[in-house]
Amino acid sequence: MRHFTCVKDLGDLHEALQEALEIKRDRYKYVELGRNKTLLMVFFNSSLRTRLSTQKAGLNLGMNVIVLDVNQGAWKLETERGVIMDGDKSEHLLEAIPVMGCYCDVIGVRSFARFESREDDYQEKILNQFIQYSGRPVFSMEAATGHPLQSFADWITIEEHKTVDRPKVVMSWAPHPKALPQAVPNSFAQWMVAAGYEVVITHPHGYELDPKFTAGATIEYDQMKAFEGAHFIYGKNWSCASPEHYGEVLSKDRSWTIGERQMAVTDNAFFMHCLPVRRNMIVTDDVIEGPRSLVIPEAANREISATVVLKKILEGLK
Ligand code: AN0
Ligand code: CP
Repeated sequence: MRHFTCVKDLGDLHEALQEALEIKRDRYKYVELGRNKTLLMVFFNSSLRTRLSTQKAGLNLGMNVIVLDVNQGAWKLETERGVIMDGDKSEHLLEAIPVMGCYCDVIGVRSFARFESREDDYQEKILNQFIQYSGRPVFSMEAATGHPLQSFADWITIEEHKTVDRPKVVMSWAPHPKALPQAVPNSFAQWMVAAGYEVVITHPHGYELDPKFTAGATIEYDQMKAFEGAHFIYGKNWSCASPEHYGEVLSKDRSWTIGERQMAVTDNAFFMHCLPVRRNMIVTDDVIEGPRSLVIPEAANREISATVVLKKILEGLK
């Protein structure tokens, strides 16, 4: 594997799952693979899980790891070509990217949707410039439209907990005070369909995701109906994805907050969320603290998904 930006890059999913379970049993099994190889993790946005789990994954593989928080200590970066740089930005991304590539063998990038232009976000302008100009394999640590390391970890978690062959997996929109990207729900939908599950997405009208990511899933606007018989509930907020209202918060309706009322109609479903989560907006205290909550196992599996992805990239370097 050269770059990792979506589920398709992983190749055979069954094999990837076996690799994940193998690494989970012995996470240092491939500690020689990354000897004298350097991982650079570049963050344009905040992170707790991605930062720690991906760093740990690099260490599992024997890599050296450098972390750069672009907004803390680096020069302020211009990202638009053709701009007369007489403002507060001291360096252009078009120099910064190849420079970063000089000091490492693999680059991870976190660059959220900026909501300035739907086109730029959906073309993955920043991530693709890293792919184009760094000269290194690049993997997404959540880009504008996808968060594949998260979905890979979510999928491992579901495989570990499912009790039927083809579970009903329901992703539910839930309210949040601020505009959040569509990256996590896009990837989750795409990944769950690729895994072959029964996938239902529920959200208020106006929150339709790009069909490029949701093809194969059923859209159900009635949340209670969607939850009926579900085996897994995946809570998530996202802002409006449509060109007319891109990035807008259209609803903060707390009747969508996932609580015991909704969980009661499921088939004793597990609750999942990628974290960070706002309690009593997305999910009630009782549900997230309950015995069917998988939020911590999901976070733990981020180390596993990142180790598999880095392993495949390192194997591609040889
Ligand atoms: C981010 C998002 O929704 O994309 C990161 C989630 C992993 N969440 C927030 O910004 C709160
Ligand atoms: N789930 C996730 O990616 O968390 P962070 O934003 O803390 O990395």
